[in-house]
Amino acid sequence: MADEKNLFLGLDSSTQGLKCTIIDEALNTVYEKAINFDRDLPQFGTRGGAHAQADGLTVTAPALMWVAALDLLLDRVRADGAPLARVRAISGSGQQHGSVWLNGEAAGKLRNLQADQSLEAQLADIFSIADSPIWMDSSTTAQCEALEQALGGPQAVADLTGSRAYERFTGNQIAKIYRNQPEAYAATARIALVSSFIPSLLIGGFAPIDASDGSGMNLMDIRTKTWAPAALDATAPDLATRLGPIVASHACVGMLAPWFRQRYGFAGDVQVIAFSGDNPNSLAGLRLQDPGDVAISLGTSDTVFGFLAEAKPSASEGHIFANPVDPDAYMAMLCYKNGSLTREFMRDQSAGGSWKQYAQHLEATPVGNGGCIGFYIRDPEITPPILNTGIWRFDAGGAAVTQFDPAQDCRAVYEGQFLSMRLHGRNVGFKPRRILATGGASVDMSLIRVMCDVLGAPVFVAEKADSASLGAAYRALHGWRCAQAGTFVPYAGILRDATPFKQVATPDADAHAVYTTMLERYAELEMKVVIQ
Ligand code: 5FX
Repeated sequence: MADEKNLFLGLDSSTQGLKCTIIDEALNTVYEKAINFDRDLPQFGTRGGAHAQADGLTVTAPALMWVAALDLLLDRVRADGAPLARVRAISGSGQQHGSVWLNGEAAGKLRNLQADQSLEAQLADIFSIADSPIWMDSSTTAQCEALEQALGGPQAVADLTGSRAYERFTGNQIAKIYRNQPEAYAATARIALVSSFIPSLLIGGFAPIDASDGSGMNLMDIRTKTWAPAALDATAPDLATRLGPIVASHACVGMLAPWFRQRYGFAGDVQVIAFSGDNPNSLAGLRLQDPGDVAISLGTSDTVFGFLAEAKPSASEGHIFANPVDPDAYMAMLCYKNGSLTREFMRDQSAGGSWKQYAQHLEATPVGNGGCIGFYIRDPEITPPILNTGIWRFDAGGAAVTQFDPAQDCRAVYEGQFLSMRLHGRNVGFKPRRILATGGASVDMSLIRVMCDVLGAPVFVAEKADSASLGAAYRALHGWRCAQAGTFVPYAGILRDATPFKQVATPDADAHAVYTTMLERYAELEMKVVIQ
């Protein structure tokens, strides 16, 4: 009786678009739909879903765009006749760190949604700040320094919150807004993350932040999963009431508001499970449960992450987050800003805009690029911290050169990205025995080849390259099962029927040896670029 199956919906509000994935209890994907902010909502004038300001550091996105995106996506889903009436629970994913600033009117407006009007029409005035700071922002160095000073240095901040102070982390963004726009801060009733804002629309009230995405704020005690008073005090006054509670990632945060039933035909008893960040959701979607599993997500940002039993935060590299599928565990992560946009830049500049030609360039160049190494910093980089943008190229002798030929440039971009992951991943303790690749670029087999040989582990891919949206649907099912059981149930239990990942590459020992020889040179050159 296929028609009676329970369904679970995952929503992914990412940097560039909004996507939904519906699965059944056996984890089969039964429906998917996506919209792209730039293309489908051109009235907001974004590029890559964001507005980059002239200072080269400040990056925002219009909060109302995320509301309009939900209207548009659900309209299209309804037009497709998707089986929304059988959805039992919804969870979701949001780009990490972005904050949504809600004013004193917001709670009332969310509570009283009228079915004859869109969300956008009813919620246009609920923001105390229209342009949300997002993860690509790197304008808060002064606030990061102040936080580290107040708490006793970078390691002290890392020990408390899981990461040293980072520019994009929400607490430092809040400190900047409190300083530069005190009236807007005063007019704010709730500061949500993107991952707590979207479920707020769904339940018609303020949804709490989950512990996993809350870890990306420099405000939460990574061990107790409660707000850290010292971090709040160093950030802005009366912050705890503006942030609201933190809940476990599997918690039900409320029931779907009547507006969604009236307008789109959802059932009357749909649970909304806490949303989380895109990287935590990818961890859920890639079913990471073993410390030898390392995931690489290749998207607007590239991230490398793995499952951890214990938190050992470091001031020099990476982040520790609460684990989104196991309240007693953690995840470690490295984040790179120069991901897909940098690869696309090189495709357009040196491969005539064609991935096919890019792949031919890789075939025409030797593993190790004859010793040529490049750093392509199109946006201020997070790992390692490089605030000045530019391109740095070095020949086999280590001398700086102004040009490579196009094929060398193409290879240098891919090799550099994975050499960096190998170097910095080693520093955070990743020992990959299996790599799970996801994100748009994971369909590029020439890139997977370089990844596999540089890191020296077999690479697996999921059937679908968008693990955040899928992970959100898995978490909807997981949260629903936990609610039914009245207690936490292990995540592994819901994964039993999942289709195994497909192995797509095995490392070539000779190629891996070439990269092992290159690694220390890469590290030395990277240091030169960092301190230039
Ligand atoms: C993680 O810390 C990041 O900043 C990015 O990967 C964003 O989550 C992208 F949405």
